[in-house]
Formats: sequence, C-alpha cells, structure tokens
Amino acid sequence: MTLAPRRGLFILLEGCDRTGKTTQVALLKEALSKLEHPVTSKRFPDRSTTVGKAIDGYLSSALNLEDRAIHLLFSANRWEAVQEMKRTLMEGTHIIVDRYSASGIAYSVAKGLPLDWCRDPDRGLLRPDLVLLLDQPISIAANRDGWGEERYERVDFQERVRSCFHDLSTHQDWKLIEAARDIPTVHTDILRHVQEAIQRSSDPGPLSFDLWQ
Ligand code: DGP
Ligand code: NA
Ligand code: NA
Repeated sequence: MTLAPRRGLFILLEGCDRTGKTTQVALLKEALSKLEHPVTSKRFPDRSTTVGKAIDGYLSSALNLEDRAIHLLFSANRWEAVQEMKRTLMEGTHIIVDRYSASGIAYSVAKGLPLDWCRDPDRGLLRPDLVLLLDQPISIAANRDGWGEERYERVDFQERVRSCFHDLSTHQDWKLIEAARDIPTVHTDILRHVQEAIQRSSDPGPLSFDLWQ
C-alpha cells in the first residue's frame, strides 16, 4: 500500500515593491532544500504566459489598460497556474510564492477600486497556509537603484498599497516581517516562521479555496 504524501504548504511572501521579496524567496527555497523539504517557488505576475506578456507591457507603460481590465488580467494570470500549483501541493511539495491575491487586492484598492469588486475575481483560488508580509517605510525602497522604472513605483501610490496590506494583515494570521534589516537577519526570521508552520501542520488538512474576509 502506498500512502498519499502529506500535502505541501502554500507559503506566500507579500509586500510593496522593492521590499526584498524575491531575494528572500530564493534564500528560503535554498534553506528548505538543504533541510530536505521538497520545495519549489513561483512568482506572480508570471510574465512568461500570453496574459503575463500583456501585464509586462502594462507595467513598463508600453501598454495602457483600464484599471478594471488590468485587474482581471492579473487575476487570470493566477488562475492559469492554479491546477499546476494544486498538483504540486498534493504531491507533497511546498510552494513559496512571490505575490498572490493580496497584491491583486492591495494594488487595485490603492487606485480607488472598491474592495469587494477587487476580491471577487480571486475567489476560489488557493488560500495560502502562511502569509509573510515584508514591511518597511516606502522611503527605503525609493532610495534603491532603479526605483521608478515600473508603473507603480511612486511614493504616494506605494504608501496607499502599504496601508492596504496593513489592513489585510489584520484579517487573518499574517506575520509582519520588518524588512528594513540586513538580508540574513530577515531570512532567519522568515525561516523560523516557516519551520514553525511546517511543524504545526503534521496534517495541514485539505487545501482551502476561501479568500480571506
Ligand atoms: P514584481 O514582479 O513583484 O515586482 O511585480 C510587478 C508589479 O506588479 C509590482 O509593482 C506589483 C504589481 N502587482 C503584482 N501583482 C499585482 C496584481 O495582482 N494587481 C496589480 N494591480 N498589481 C500587481
Ligand atoms: Na516591482
Ligand atoms: Na519582487
């Protein structure tokens, strides 16, 4: 008899632009691999798909789209990966994800779109098991090289995104990670939360498709 593997955990890193998410996803993946946990990573938007190429055009300002139209494309970009992610988790592999529905909500609410309207297209996508919000003052990101290259990298806009992430983080058990520290310190903090989550979940239960309220 072969036992079904325990499912993997969906670990989500969220935050404003240039908070170090991509670096931390890579370090976390490496650390979990060394600890012999099956793990993979995924980044949204996935700019390699047809939908993702349109999103990339929008972010570089080569393409202009109505706020609601781009919102739906970002959501579609998550939907087009959902079966593959589900398969990976059911095979027992953890997935570390760089941005998901919370970014979808925060960036559109920051434009003034209604919260309920922003949530609706992502209802039924996978619910993360653990959300780590990388948080720091916007002034720190704005001093990094290359700031302003993409559409959303403006201080006033990012302040609104940050405040929306803060609102979302109170609705469920998110971990706030102080991102304005050196990379190894932030990594140690993140790894501790993830190891706790892995230990807690001797049986993580079925995958959830509920969006946070
Ligand atoms: P990144 O590759 O993580 O730097 O993300 C690219 C930009 O797209 C970044 O400014 C955040 C933004 N973004 C990511 N996901 C979404 C989404 O679902 N909706 C909107 N409106 N923006 C998003
Ligand atoms: Na960015
Ligand atoms: Na990133």
